[in-house]
Amino acid sequence: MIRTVATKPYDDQKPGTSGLRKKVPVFQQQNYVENFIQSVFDSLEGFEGKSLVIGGDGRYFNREVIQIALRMAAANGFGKVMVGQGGILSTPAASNIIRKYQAFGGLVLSASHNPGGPHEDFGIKYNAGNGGPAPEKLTDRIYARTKVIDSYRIADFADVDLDTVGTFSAGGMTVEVIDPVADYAELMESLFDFAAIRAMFADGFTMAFDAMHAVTGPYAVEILEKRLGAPMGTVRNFVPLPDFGGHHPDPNLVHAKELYDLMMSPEAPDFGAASDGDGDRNLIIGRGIFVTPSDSLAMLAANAKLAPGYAGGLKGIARSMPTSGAADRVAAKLGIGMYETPTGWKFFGNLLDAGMATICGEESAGTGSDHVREKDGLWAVLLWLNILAARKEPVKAIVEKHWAEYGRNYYSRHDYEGVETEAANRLISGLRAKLSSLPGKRVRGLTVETADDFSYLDPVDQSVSSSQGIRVLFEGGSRVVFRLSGTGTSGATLRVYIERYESDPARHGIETQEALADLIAAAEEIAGIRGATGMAAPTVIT
Ligand code: VG1
Ligand code: CO
Repeated sequence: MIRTVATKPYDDQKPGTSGLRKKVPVFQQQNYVENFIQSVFDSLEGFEGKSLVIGGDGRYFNREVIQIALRMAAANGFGKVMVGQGGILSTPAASNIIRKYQAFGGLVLSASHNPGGPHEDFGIKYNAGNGGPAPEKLTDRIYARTKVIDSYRIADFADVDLDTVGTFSAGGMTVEVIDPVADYAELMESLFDFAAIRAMFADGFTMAFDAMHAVTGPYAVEILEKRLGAPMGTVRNFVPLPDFGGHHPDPNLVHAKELYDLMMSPEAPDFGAASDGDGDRNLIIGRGIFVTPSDSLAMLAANAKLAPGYAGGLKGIARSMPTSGAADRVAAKLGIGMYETPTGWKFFGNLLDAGMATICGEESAGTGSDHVREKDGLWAVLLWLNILAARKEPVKAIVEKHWAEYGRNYYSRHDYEGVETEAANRLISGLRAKLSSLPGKRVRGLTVETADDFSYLDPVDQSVSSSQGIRVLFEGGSRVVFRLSGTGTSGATLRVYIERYESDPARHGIETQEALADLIAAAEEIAGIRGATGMAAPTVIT
């Protein structure tokens, strides 16, 4: 039986950088989930009888939301839902399933690297038929709908058994519970030289992969240990837990500190890597050397041809605006296009669909390619492994040679979390107001060249996204960027991105914060961060 249920709108269902993210108790309010899902469906056209993919990162509340989504998909006329066994699908795996089986779209349930649990974070994101996050014009439509929604449609049927692979019928709709790993593993096998990587492991190459009790555990065990022959124990913390074991499943030097410490110790294996809550981010650490995500993007692009899936070369590279310019130098050398987009993977979709870019990346530990329409943590790890197997050199040598060839982009991000929203907004509007007075000004011995609020013109559909971050560029290619996070669930997070280019190989061994000290001081002088936030130092430095 299908029911139409009366409801009242909530005023806080605006999708952020990556879908709707809120605390679990917010999602647990009456009809909150239903309102958002109905608003998504109401914003789409032509899905009658078609398939929808549903999966999440296994965090607290995942299963409950999947059952609601199944009932609403049936009531709204979808013909079929493909759902990962146990409700699990990593974000890149969900993207792959949508593309491979030509689904109409998908619901990806995750709050990514944010903690999980009854009082932590949850999220819902709609991905379109290309497998990628809904573009802005669609998320705007969804948000507008949430503000006026007055009813939703839901079918009555018992909970679907999500733990058994197979095809079921529920409310007149087909529900197919699928193996979440198989299609993804097959895709990876089609892109990379598994035989070479297998031989490298057989020769004694060692690795530590930290799945952070998040979604990549089963994927990494299957691919690294089973298919590539890495010794058992290579994958750590591989059981996905609804609360990620009480940790933040954020693969950075703060939350993956154990892995970092191991990689810097005398017992370090050859290669260390980690992924986040939903499997789309990656952390890459060689023995004795951390590879920044921006550098990793550049190095993967420069060496991509070594992997069979990219042997034909790259069509172009895209990076988000705050990501360092290291990849730009690779694109210039390869003679291919370079695109600078706003933060968030949804902005890469058009470039990938149009065949303008092959590899994309963000400074926030996201790298991916045109094989799906999401960033992909394990993909980046496997491309690194493929490169290591082909070059037969340690990570450190590859990194240092890259810097020697292209120069080094010193880079760091300083996050100020839990800032009072009003204060954060004031800081940004204060910066905006003084943009025109900055060029030519000398700050801490550095001369400002240009200052603006980044605006993006999508070269494919000509849409414009403005107010995407304050950039202050100095002479010599150094810069600081200020923007507010669009993924937080309490207060505001100010992100300050700092970059300095150094061509001289004799100056490539400086500690990062030291190399950036004058720019860090300049950022403080320009923005007055301490005064505005009341914080003496960033909460997280990556
Ligand atoms: C952050 C990152 C951004 C990333 C987004 C989603 O957004 O900076 O690069 O695309 O998270 O990543 P923000 O607005 O908080 O800076 V994930 O792994 O949450 O899907
Ligand atoms: Co993520």
